[in-house]
Amino acid sequence: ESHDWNVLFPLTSHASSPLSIPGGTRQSPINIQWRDSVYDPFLKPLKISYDPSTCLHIWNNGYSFLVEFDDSTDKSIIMGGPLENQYRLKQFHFHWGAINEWGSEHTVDSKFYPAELHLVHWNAVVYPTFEEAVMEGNGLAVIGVFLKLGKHHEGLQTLVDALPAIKHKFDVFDPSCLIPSCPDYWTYAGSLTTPPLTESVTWIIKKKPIEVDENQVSFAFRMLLFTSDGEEEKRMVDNFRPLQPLMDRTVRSSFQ
Ligand code: SG7
Ligand code: ZN
Repeated sequence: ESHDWNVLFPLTSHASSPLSIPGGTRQSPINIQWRDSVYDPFLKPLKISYDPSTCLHIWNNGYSFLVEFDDSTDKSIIMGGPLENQYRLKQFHFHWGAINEWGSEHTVDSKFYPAELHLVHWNAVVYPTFEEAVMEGNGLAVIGVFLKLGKHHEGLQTLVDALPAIKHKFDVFDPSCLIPSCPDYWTYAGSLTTPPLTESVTWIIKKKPIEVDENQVSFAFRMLLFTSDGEEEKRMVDNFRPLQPLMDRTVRSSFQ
């Protein structure tokens, strides 16, 4: 299941920066062992404030599809939770499997979900650019939301409808419709799950998954291609990184 990651990123094991080695001390994703997570009563609720008009476009980067946002101002931000200041929304993307039995990057009690949404934010209070934030310990905050199969999801459908024409402008979209209203989350210090694998991410993983219907994953996400026009078609599936060791880390929970 994890072959694609190594095929797509063959040079990762030769990376030389100490922050980018897969043998680092705070790599992601991880298995969240529910009973080993520690309730932290000082964790605040996460505040999400997105302006749908900051949505710029949707595109296929050859590994996932991304929806990018104008991050030149503080119009779409998150704050609170485990974060010391506000973080700006840069983009969101998904990871998914070839079949429903796997696809998420994080697992809960070793259980995979069919897909996982990542909303990537950066610390514009401390760093002048996203590129600089990617290299620093408190530079990024990623919200992870699991997708499970169930009811049709209207908000996700707007995205799914845009996928066949993926280079197109994608005007207004409010990603908060993809975030479950249940406030409960786990948080831990981790890394990007693709190169440069920098250990710059405060992960905030929502406990409750969103429900999407099977067709939204199988006929939309799994129809995308890793390959360019003219190349032998290779379906964009299994675009998740294998689990990494927890090492000397504690996963905190905002709930009891
Ligand atoms: C996906 O995951 C893309 C990357 C992202 C990477 O491949 O969304 O973003 C771009 C602009 O290609 O890398 C730096 C960054 O956001 C890793 O993000 S993740 O750790 O949240 N999975
Ligand atoms: Zn991701």
